[in-house]
Amino acid sequence: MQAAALKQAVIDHLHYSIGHPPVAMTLHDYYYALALAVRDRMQHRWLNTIQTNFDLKRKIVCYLSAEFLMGPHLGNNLLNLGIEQEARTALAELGQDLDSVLECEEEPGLGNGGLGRLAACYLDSLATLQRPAVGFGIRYEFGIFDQEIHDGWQTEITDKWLRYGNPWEIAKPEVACYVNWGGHTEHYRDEAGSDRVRWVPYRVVKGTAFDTPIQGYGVNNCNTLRLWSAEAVESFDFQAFNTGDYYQAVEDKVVSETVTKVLYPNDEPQIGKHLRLGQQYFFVSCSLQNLLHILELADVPVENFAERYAVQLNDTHPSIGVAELMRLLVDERRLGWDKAWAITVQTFGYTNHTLLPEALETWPLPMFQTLLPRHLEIIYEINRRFLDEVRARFPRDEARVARMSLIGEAGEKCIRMAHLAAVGSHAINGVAALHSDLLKASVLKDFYEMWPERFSNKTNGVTPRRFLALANPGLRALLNETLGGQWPVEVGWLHELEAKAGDAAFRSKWRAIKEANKKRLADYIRAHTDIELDPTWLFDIQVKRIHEYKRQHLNVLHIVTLYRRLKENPGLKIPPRAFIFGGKAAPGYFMAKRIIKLINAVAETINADPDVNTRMKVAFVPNFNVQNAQLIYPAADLSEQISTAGKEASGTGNMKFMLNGALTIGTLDGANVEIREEVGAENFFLFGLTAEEVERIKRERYHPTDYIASNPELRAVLELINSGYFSRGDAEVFRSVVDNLTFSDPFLVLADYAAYIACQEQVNVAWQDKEKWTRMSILNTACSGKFSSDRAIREYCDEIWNVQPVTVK
Ligand code: 475
Repeated sequence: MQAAALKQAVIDHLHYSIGHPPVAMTLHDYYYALALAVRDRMQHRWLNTIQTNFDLKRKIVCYLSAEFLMGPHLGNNLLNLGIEQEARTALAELGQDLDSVLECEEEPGLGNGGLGRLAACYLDSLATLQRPAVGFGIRYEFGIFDQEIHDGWQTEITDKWLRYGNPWEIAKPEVACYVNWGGHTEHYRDEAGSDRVRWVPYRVVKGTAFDTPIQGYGVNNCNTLRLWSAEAVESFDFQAFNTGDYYQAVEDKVVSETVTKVLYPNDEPQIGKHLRLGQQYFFVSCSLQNLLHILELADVPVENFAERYAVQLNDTHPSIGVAELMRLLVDERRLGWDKAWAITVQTFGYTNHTLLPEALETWPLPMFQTLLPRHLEIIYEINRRFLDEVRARFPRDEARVARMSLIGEAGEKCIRMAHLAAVGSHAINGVAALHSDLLKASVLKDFYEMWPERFSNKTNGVTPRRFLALANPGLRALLNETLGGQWPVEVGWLHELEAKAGDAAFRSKWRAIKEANKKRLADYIRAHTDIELDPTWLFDIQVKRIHEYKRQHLNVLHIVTLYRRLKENPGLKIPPRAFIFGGKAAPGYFMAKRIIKLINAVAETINADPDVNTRMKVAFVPNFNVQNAQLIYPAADLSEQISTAGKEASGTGNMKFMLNGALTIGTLDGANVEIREEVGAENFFLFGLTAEEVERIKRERYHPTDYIASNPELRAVLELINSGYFSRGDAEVFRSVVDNLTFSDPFLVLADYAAYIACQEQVNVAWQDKEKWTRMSILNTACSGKFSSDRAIREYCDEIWNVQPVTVK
């Protein structure tokens, strides 16, 4: 019945919405028609959800994030609506294959990596847990670049994701906000004799909303992702046109539209980039204005703002919201400062995602003042009152006052966005237990001493719907059969698999599923790289952004070590392995781009060497994104989580691998610590220095050359790379990488090298006992329940947001 209706809906959309005659019909048309038909099926749930939230006047989560890395929508919506089979049947009757149609979707890559994908997982869990929520962000016209590999080097291709339209969004041109830029402020006295400030901007940009439905799994709740797009204010054009300044009119349009043109492809802050601050302010101002507008529609007094909205800052990128909400309340709604400040602090929560000092966002003061003159005044006032409080709490401690100030005074003056976020939020959290502890002991230590009650940990989570049920249909079927169909929302039930780990028949089913997933990935890799991988080999995978702290080069050192051992000792008995990498480098990150080249150079040499290529191969999967991630995680035997301890805030890829039964080789960093706790030390390959040891070594001055001098094998590996052996004799290309490791090695790659190699030998031993390995694999999935984003979202709702479930009819 559903299938027949869906088939008719696809036919209708092909006819009425797409309008191609049969002769011009493409596979993409079927994708688009099915997407529209599926969106139609969410429409009444979507509207009911909004109406219900409005009628019941329930508190709403507002998740402010500069990035939402959603991944393809179609498969996920079919899964969450429970109509996958119907869609398959409907398409089959139209002579089409659902899987081929799913591949047509151009994924919205509106994020760089972990932070943006976390926001997407959280939206899925919020809807599934029936919590009223809106994700607010930016509708970038160009998302994260597509990566191509040419001669081993990364090249960046513009991501024109909107080229063929976007069937998931509904434009809401009537939901418009006006955002000011630049100009100056005027202080005056109003009719009632109160001191007021008016902001006279240099430019006004218009923001309009584009809404995407976020369907919960197995429930009627369908939340909203609202992305803002910038355009020119029409009246400005006309004015300039009438005064004859046509060029000015066009320029204004171009400048305005530039604001939401492109995602900054760097997962570190773009200090001093005017446009980046402009993007942040733009989407935050639109979102907060929108919230105030909705409050007004509901006839709720503005004083009740914090009872109706819990606004979460996904890192410091939206933290200008603290000053903006103050401006809106004080300047525009004419609330007193104290009242407005109480509302602001009650409203905001702040999630920190990094401890790396270079990743802490600051803005040069002159630039900030040029763009946001009124906000600078407000920040000065917040700071004045805040520092008075600090002085009262810690008398005669001016060093502390300077450290905590919202304004950094060392060198060029700057605004410290993490401090603004911390002062303006009632709750501050890190994203894994270790990270939250380090936060309290390092970058936010002073703030912790001031307000210990504001701090908590919220260990990250990932959605088991997309990353298990959708990505791994084979395992989904086995879990349904074994646990019943509720496991995607009751992941605690996965623990029942522990008993099954002892069942040989179950283990053999488990292995067959893994091998099918590996074959599926091998097919994909062959199609995209011409590299042929054997699905019976150990699949050892590291996929994530390329970063020195994530230490992809440590993985390479292991590969080259093995290569040398095999060359020197052809009879060496080691189980065959496929080393698989994937990840994008920020276009301006020199070292990361060299590391990609190094991986590809080593791959080329090894894969072509008949002495070794029956026992090891290396592949770099180009353009790692959500879509191919769904093929990659389920195919892994071994998950590489080898960052320098203390540097990876949490990691979420580590959780996706675990969910799919990969064993982890990793350091005690981020959520690895908790993964090991859950699965048990005996089922986790641990190596390397602890965060404390890393800090001690750095304090006492680290000498990478000592490690080279005392380890001939390490020395030989580095020399081989440096010699041009992997680069057709070019001894220059990798000099910078080798020199960096030899003379600086900021992430202690060499200090952990020996421990890593030894640990990989343990992996080999474990892999050779197939039954034992499978048992460990099953236990990883069985113990992964903690890392469901449902658990994380429940904690946020209960402990920070105070938002309850709402049943939607
Ligand atoms: C952490 N991105 C992971 C993940 O909590 C953690 C920064 C600046 C500008 C644009 N993007 C960024 C990040 O900082 C980021 O992705 N951080 C990551 O957040 C989710 O699991 O350890 O590195």
